[in-house]
Amino acid sequence: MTKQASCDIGLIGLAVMGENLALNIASRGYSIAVYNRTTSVTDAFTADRGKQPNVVGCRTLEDLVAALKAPRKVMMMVKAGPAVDQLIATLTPLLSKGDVIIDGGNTLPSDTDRRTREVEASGLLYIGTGVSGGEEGALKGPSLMPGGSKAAWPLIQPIFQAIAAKVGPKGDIPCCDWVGPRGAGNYVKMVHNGIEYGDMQLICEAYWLLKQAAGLSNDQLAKVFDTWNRGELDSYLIEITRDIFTARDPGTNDYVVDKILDKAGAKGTGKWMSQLALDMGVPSTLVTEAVYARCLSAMKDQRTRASRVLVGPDMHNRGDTHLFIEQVRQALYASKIASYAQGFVQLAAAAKENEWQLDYRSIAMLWRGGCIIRAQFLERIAEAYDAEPNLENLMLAPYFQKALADSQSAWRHVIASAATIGVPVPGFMAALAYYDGYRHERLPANLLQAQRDYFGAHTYERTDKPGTFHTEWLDLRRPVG
Ligand code: 2AM
Repeated sequence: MTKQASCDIGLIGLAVMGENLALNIASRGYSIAVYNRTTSVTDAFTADRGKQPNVVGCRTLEDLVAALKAPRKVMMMVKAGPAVDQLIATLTPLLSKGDVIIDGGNTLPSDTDRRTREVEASGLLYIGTGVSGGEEGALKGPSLMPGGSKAAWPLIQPIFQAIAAKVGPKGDIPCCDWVGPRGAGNYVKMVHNGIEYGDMQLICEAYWLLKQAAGLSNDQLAKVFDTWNRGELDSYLIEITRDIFTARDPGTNDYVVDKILDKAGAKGTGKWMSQLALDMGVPSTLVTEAVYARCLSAMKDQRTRASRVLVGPDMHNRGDTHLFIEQVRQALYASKIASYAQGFVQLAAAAKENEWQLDYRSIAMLWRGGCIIRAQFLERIAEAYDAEPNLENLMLAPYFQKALADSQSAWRHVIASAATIGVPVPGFMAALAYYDGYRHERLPANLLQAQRDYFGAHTYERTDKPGTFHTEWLDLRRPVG
């Protein structure tokens, strides 16, 4: 049966994110046509959660397209990768000039670059949008990061901004704005996820120090995180961490967190960010350490064997517990600043490489609500970019300069203690190493260049005169002593 062309938007892929996004769109008064490859999924949805007058179930893609008002907007919420290319190939002949295909998956930015060019070449418009906030965000208000064909933005803006999370004093600023051409939206989402990796790793390190070194119970940890959530660290991830420490298994009454196997999984967006950082020569060490920390955690069997033979010190911190908690808080905050600084530096490098004009203030505000890294802190970042849109590094903004200066003694103390008592804190350490590396005018790379020139005649520049130089090191060698 062909449907009447009455729907505002179409959505393909009714897994949990797609379903929730469809319900969110319908709840804002838009009519939506939905389709899923496996028809029974569409039927089950339209018979249950999606049983609403403005939700139209479609059994074929032809039906879906026929149900849409022109210019048609079709959003794909399917598994990233080949499925997206297949769908674009099927949809393209069904659509007309000026229609919009939207990909809401966690897509590699370079795939969106390619698809934008291909889809535009066939006369259609293309959007690759980040969607963050998990299942709940998709249903109640995600953060949306759209990029692609600029001409499509006015067409999707009303729906996108209606369904997005809202922030601001009046709760009317949508966490959705135009990001930039081609893969820019997916890139911003990828960096969001990479920053999320860093945030989670840093929180886990703080947890481990407080538990292993300071001996805090889960109840005490919940109180500490509750207090932290009222200050500079106020954020969704600190809030859910607090709640996790309070949850008990209904069967045994044991704390759930203590029963969870310490083997982390990953879906790969952190790895992408890290790989792309390496490709550009940008030091995004926090996300990389966070990915490696997950890899190391996943080697549970090896770690178990190693734990029986490799020795280390007693993990107890002997100092004042209250002071230590505050020092860990400051170390977490300072590390977080370094981590976000890296994320924005990578964005700027990608913008330069891809010729995107990114608005960093706006990006910080996109993440202010709806998404997993939402936090008060992002407003400080937005203010920093407001004051200096071409800020080279967030750590240079006066507010963050001071925050780092104020917290660095605690930061150093926590890392020194962790090293002394043998608690692994790779995120804290990477963050401090970045700060210390970045703030020094001179680094030992003079020696590194000498070594490269010695064994490979790679040449070097000099501090006292311009040009490129090579030394015959063997001729200049002298006996030592
Ligand atoms: P399915 O229910 O038919 O498997 C997440 O996997 C979502 O992506 C599901 O809705 C799934 O549909 C959909 N999906 C995965 N591969 C697809 C493809 N090649 N074409 C259309 N939908 C696909």
